[in-house]
Amino acid sequence: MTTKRELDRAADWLAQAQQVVALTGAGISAESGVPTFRGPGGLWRRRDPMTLATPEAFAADPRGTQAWYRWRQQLVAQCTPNPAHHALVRLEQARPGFVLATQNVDGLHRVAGSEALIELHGNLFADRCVACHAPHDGRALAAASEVDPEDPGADPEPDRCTACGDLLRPGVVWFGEALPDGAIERAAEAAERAELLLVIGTSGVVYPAAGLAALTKRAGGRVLVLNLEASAHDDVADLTLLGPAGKVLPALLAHAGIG
Ligand code: BJW
Ligand code: ZN
Repeated sequence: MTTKRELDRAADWLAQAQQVVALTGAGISAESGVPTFRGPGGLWRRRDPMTLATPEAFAADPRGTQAWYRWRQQLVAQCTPNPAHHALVRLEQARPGFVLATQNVDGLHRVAGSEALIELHGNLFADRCVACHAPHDGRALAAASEVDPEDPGADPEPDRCTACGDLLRPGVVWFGEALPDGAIERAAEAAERAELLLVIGTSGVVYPAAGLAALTKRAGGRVLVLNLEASAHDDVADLTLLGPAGKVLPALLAHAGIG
């Protein structure tokens, strides 16, 4: 756990920095009940996201992949932001130029009220047609879906585009796919001008997001990691605060006199 001394040191950095940027990962939503990808309890209903979050998985089994995402949409739709999400909204209000780059697709930062937000890996609810790219409301589709992700064969007919009839897919970024237009460029620009980059609840193994902290360091900024345990970001971190983000982040802001 984080000591008082470490918290004081980090709070000094935060109090002094004008340009503050945050990078978040699945760990920040864990206390909201959203499962993480890796680590204990990190597997989504006994399926490995790493084998399903690919264009190949979707091509091989569109209905099964859709059903798995419908189940995740249903689960996430019941989750609400926790004190860590809310703390980042206060930080945005306190620091002009603040940018929040998230790898999360759960939309909880937006629900909490973050506006300077870059969703690097898209959004779970922003379904779109694979052919004409027409947007479809994943929240409504999930609410209407009765497909069992354990047995999608019971309903073999996939959800289709109402405009052209082709397949629908979730609005997330799968391995091997490009990030949304301009997203990583905007995040990199923010990381480079950050005096302090907060890296919260991410294992730091998925690129290009995992490369952002090195940009901050190279440009002379500080990197502060908040995580339950050691992560790949520790190599580049000036300091790691260990503990649940929902506790540590509000405590950090309070010590820095924010909110
Ligand atoms: C807590 C906590 C609590 C728990 N409090 N903490 C360079 C080198 C090597 C490979 C590559 C490279 N560049 C690109 C690649 C390939 C690939 C990649 O990175 N592979 C690596 C795995 C090796 N990257 C890509 O393919 C990316 N695309 C790309 O680069 O395209 C190039 C291109 C350009 C032009 C044209 C075409 C292509 C895309 C990456 C997409 C990632 N997608 C996923 C799935 C999204 C869909 C879905 O949800 O189903 O995104 S993978 C998954 O991992 C998800 C996450 O956003 C991402 C990161 O995971 P995250 O957030 O770090 O979660 P966890 O579970 O790993 O960690 C949780 C952490 O929280 C842990 O540390 C816990 O301890 C902690 N924690 N509770 C605080 N309460
Ligand atoms: Zn279409």
